[in-house]
Amino acid sequence: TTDTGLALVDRDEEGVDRAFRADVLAGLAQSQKAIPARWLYDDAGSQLFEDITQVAEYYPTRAETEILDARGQEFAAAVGTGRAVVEFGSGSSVKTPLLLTAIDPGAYVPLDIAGDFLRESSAALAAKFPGLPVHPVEADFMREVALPDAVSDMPKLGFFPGSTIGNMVPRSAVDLLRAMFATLGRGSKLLIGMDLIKDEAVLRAAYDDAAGVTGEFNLNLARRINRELGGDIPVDALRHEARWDDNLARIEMHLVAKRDIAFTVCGQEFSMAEGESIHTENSHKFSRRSSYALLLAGGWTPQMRWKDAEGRFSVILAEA
Ligand code: AVJ
Repeated sequence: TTDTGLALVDRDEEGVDRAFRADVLAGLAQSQKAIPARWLYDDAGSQLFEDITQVAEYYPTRAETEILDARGQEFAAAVGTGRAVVEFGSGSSVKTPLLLTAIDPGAYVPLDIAGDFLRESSAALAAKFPGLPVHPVEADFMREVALPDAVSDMPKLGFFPGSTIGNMVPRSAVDLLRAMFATLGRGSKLLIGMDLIKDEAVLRAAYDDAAGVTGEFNLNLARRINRELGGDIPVDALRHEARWDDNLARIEMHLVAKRDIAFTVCGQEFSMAEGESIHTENSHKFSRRSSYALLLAGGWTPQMRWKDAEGRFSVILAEA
């Protein structure tokens, strides 16, 4: 936990992000190569994700926005006014204003590890809601975060939209939910977006759009490795693949070698046989029961649940 405002990224003398290098070198050395999904989001990757939310096949953002837009009065009735809204991740452009408009909060506390983005989005939000105290906190919310004193006497509402919880394997997701419990405290509420299991073709298309935007998002990781870690991965020899694992109920993104390749990263040699892949992201999908089981395991009791009109996405209100 930190509220010092110090940058959380640890760089070496050459400006290389040490955690990025460690994750990439360890991940490429595994028999199933895998790199944690958080590294997809450099500036280019974050922009590409914004573009993904606009593609026809990627329904989650539209479906969740529809719910937040339509159910504001119900949220307000369920949570009351004057809560400190604690957002895990700094506010996305449309979803946060919809919630804040609906429930008349006492304060807004965005938590994010990326300080620059946090300050920008906080300033934009403060301008939109004059009179609402905004207290950004630069922190890793996978751990307990000390909230600002200004909100210590307010009841809390955690907000975790986007089905971002789905990027974690269940044991990490439970760790995160417990950290949220520790940060917010007993009696707090949590409004969380969780994407739903549905027809495999619809899911696969959402993660492999015809225009190739998701493919670019995935391939950007290889470009980032080349750029930041002095790699020479032949990016044109990789292709994007979205796989559905029906046992684990998740979409997996992979970068698949189109031919046998060899490359170096930070002077270390790696090779991939044709068809071999680097696993770059999981996006778990939930049923009503599996979403409740996960929340309960993390210390949160589900109280209400909403879906969009087409039943693609869920937003759940839970209590600590
Ligand atoms: C915003 C992280 C939840 O998993 O749906 C979109 C990321 N990856 N397309 C998701 C993503 C590929 C997205 N999350």
